[in-house]
Amino acid sequence: MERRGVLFPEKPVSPPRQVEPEGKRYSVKYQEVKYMNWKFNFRLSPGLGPRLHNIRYLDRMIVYELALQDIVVFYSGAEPPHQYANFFDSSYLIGMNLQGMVPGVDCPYRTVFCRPRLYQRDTSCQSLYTKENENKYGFRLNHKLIGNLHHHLFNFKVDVDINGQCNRYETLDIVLDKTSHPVSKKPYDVWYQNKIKHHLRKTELDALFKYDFDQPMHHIFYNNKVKSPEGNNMAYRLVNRGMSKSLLPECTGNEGTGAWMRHQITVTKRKETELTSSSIYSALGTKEPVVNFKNFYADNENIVDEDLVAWVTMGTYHIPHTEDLPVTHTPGLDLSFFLSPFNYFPEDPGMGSRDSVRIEALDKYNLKRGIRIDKQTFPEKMTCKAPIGNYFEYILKRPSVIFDIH
Ligand SMILES: [Cu+2]
Repeated sequence: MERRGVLFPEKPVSPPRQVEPEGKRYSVKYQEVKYMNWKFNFRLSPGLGPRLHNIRYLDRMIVYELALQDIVVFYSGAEPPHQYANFFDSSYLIGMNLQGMVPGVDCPYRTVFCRPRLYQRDTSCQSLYTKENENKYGFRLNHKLIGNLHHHLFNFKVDVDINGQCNRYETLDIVLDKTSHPVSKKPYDVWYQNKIKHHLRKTELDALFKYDFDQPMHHIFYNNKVKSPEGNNMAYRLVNRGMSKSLLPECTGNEGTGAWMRHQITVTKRKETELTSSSIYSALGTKEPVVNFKNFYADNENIVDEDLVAWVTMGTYHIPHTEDLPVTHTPGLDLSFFLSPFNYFPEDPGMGSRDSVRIEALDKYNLKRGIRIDKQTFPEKMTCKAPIGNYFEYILKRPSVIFDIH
């Protein structure tokens, strides 16, 4: 790629770099990562890509398996090549197609690499022909290219084990509360506020979640037999920050193969026969998919006090625009979901962080008496000079780390 346009910065100066003044605070041994109070194992499936196992905090299990299931792209267009362009990446073997990352560019400069490297890129967004009704499906990107509208969708398996395998899924529904007015004495004056309605999801069909703006809720998982000293369920909350609605009618075209895309969260009972929501055959035989995710919940099994799996779907519509040339831009387009403790710890476990800084006045009524700063001390001889990596020499000798061509 040639640099072009208005070059910046004005003069060539080195970019900022992260440094680890006293070395790494995490370790990677075999397939296990340890980071502060966290531990987890990782592996890469040739078909379905990266997966994490045994995610533990202070040696207590939170997630038994957290794993990508499929990456799907449904294109739209004026001509069959784009109308039929429904890609199920599992069929192309996600794990086998991951490519190299460049330290300091795609990831922190001192990243530890474990072969193979993890990276997914947005590809094949443009078509080379034009039609009268093309502008219904995308924008013209230059004199011979149109970028077609498409929907990216991702599905993850989250096998939660909160205080053991016997778990419940509950939504904390936030509903309108109409009460008597707190101040007014007039009988017709009312006060509107919100209240929490505990909604235990008892069966798989009861647990299908389609986002509804009119029904805000939290999604929590817990073991009903384990209570906090305050009497609360020691739960984890699942927060999906990448929701996207599929508009395709169910079971039309190739939609049925990705039945997981119908819901932003689906909770099912864990079964050895339902290990993945997709398969390497997903793009083949879409009328009768080898793995039909709909069957995972259609039998409507009990999910109270069972080993539960949350299937999390995220997605984004992509309308390609000129700034997607020559490389699709990513800022502002990241999708994520979180599992965060919810009445699980007696207080914020971050209070133990040595990285925190506390600044307090010695006398809060008289600042002239000075302040006290409580912070992590840095080594006296710390230098900001970043160690020189040998990554670029490495790929000069082994270009296959970056390129597919061997
Ligand atoms: Cu895209």
